[in-house]
Amino acid sequence: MQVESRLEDLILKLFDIEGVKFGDFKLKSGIQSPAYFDLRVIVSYPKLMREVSQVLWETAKNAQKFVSICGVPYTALPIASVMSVDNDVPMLIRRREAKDYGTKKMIEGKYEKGDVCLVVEDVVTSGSSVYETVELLNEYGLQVKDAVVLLEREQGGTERLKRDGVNLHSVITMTQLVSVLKKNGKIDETMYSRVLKFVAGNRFDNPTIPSVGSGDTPAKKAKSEMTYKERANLCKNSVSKQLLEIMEQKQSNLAVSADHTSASDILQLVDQVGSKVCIVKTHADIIDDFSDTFVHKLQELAKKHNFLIFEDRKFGDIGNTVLHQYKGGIHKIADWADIVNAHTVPGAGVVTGLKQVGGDKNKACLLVAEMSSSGSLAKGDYTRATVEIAKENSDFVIGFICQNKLMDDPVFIHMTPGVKLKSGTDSLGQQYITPKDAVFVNKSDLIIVGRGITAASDPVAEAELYRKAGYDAYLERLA
Ligand code: S5P
Repeated sequence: MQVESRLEDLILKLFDIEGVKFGDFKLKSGIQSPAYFDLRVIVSYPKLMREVSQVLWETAKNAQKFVSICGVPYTALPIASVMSVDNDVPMLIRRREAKDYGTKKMIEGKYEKGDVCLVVEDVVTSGSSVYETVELLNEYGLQVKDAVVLLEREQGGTERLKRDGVNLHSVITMTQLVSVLKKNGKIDETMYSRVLKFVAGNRFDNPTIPSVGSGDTPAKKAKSEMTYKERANLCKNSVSKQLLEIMEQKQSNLAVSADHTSASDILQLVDQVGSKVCIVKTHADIIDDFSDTFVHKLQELAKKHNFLIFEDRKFGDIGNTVLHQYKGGIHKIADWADIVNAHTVPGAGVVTGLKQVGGDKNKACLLVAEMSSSGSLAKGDYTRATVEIAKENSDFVIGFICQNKLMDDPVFIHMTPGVKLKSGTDSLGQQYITPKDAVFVNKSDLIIVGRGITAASDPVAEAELYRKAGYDAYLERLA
């Protein structure tokens, strides 16, 4: 069959199995689209899967020499498997779940440092999914020069990947797809024009496209590394802006977790180490003699040393309950804490409830997306859903408590607890990584240190070691 008629035949088959649909669809990037391409269904059609794998393999001949291939999970994973087996080329698997560090590798398979790997994807819109896989492969020492994709939606993905050093080779473009479908009477003239108009008006290199906080839009695109100051300039939430500015000014990405149980011990520690930290984190409910006076003195110290106060309350109830827990009770957290955090177990309502109190007071919230404790259930789909809740509430949610960087959007701040100068564990399930692992390897922004400082014989000297280790890791990342 001629190349053109073969592609036409393939497009019609994809339409028949509803791999491409027309109507009104919300894309991963948040944008409403008249066309939706979803190839997950292909696993039910082995012959078509082989055909798709073959055309992708032929397209891969335009790529530079590679030694392995890696499909972007999940849809392209089985497709890459067929390409691998049919052509006897080794494959790598990229894990999607957040790394349960220390136990799981994010890239499975055999590879050598410097190996060139070809990335395989079903559909490219902004290019961000391909790029996430490229970044991860790079972290493991692999090189990616090319990627192949079945459908290029022509919304700027090719150009964006090119800027990041990856050549994208596509089998079908959106224009080709709708032209074939129109020609064969599968869609009418109106839908054909609607799709083409949509594609032209929704390119990700068009800065007028509103950001959805996904990091997709170049207007807010995280160049591989931006400084805290540059990121501060992009923040709309005053707390994240102020925090990033403090981090830059004080050259500190250290939050001290002042986990003493007496108010005076906390205040003494905070006065000692305040100049070295950007945040003081509290657990109001472990303080035996919590009082308004304590709060007042803590706020005075925050002014004196220029840090923000983060109450680690980890709200985790329905919206109505957390609203009261945040506003009232004996702690009246919303009156004094710049930042609070929440578990997302209850769903997005927990954020809505907190926002009703904190939104008007210019406060901010972090979502607990991953935990440092052994066997934590906050991983995989839970973590991903948490990221979605954050994106939808980016006016109030400024980032995450996590172990790894979870998204590219530079306005979101990643904070990592479970940090000590030496990795290890405590007797109750806490797991420690080093400041360098947190900031340089896992690309977090900020380290949260408790006992590493509070239990030290010289907390001031120790805080300085953590400040320097954390900030040096950040500088190294920038470099
Ligand atoms: O996953 C987490 C989340 C948090 S906020 N793991 C944690 O350890 N934390 C908190 O960070 C924890 O409640 C404690 O206040 C601090 C870590 O203390 P450390 O003494 O183990 O450094």
